[in-house]
Amino acid sequence: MILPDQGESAIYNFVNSATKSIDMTIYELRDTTLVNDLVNKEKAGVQVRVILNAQHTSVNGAAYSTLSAGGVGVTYSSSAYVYTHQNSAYVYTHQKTITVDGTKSYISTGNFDTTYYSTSRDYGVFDSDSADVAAIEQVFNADYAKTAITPSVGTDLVWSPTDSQSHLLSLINGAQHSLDVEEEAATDTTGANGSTTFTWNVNPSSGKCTPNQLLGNPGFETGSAAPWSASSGVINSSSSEPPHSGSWDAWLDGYGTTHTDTLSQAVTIPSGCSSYQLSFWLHIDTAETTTTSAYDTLSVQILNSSGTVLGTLATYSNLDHITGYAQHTFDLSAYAGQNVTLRFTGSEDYELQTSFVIDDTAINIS
Ligand SMILES: [Ca+2]
Ligand SMILES: [Ca+2]
Repeated sequence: MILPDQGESAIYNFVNSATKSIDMTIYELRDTTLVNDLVNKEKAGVQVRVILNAQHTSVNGAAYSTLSAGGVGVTYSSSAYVYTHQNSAYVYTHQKTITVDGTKSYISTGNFDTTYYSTSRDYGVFDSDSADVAAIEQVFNADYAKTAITPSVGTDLVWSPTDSQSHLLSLINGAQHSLDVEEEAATDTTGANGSTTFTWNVNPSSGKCTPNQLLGNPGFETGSAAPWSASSGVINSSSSEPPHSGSWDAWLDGYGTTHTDTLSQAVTIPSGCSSYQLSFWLHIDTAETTTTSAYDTLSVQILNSSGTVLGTLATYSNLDHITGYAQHTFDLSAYAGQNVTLRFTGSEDYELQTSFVIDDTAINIS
């Protein structure tokens, strides 16, 4: 979930999907829609339990009263919480999670507070990993009972206070090409700190660029599209349009009627390399006889993650028909450091087929 862009309805729907239990831990709860949903679920027989941060009774007081009056199990977090880890005590319950039926958790950076919904950038993830959810439930049960606990890490879950710093440092220090940090505020023991925006300099230990080929299933030899997205009938092994190598290729168009085929793959292009080369082999045959008009076309484009075309690398047509395959190469260095999609789009007019056959693609970086 990316907020505020996607809105809160998925969170409400998640709560309303509960059939057995809802366990919510939240720093600030000031959302009457959500509070009413919790009360209604309790009345419908779902066991609802809520932990609110005790340091924010001025914000959480109304929700506490409504939940309590509605029969929901609600408690303020203990200000005497003591994790057994390094004898460190804390006074804030800053956690923001909802666990439904003990099987799926929503983990949020944002509070459930309508005051801030429209103006705050927040992220949330729905997590069905059993180890993650079990760890959240284990901590919830201890915090709800106000007993000490040292949380166990999940598969993709770390805890504060206990071990989050070491895991975060490990993630940061593992960066090889780029490090994007979005953070409301940050401070650490080195004295580095910032608010809203800040920069860490990353010095990768091993060179700047690991030579690599970035496209998956580059010659279509899995016999299916993934990780490409392809329109119906594109992934081909028929001898009508033989591959450049192997047994499979991508055959766009060839119908002789008005038709569009697409073939695309999302790819993260790292920064820090000196060479970024897209290449593919292309065969074109056609029933068109014109030597002047491009009736059927194949475009090769780069799109951003929102689907906006950033650049058209080439457009081929029935005029470019050749016997056999030719290799084409393009420089993608303009897209270094970006998440982009490579897309081939083949469009035919109403008559006389043109086939655009692609094989042995690659994006080589070095
Ligand atoms: Ca092939
Ligand atoms: Ca045509």
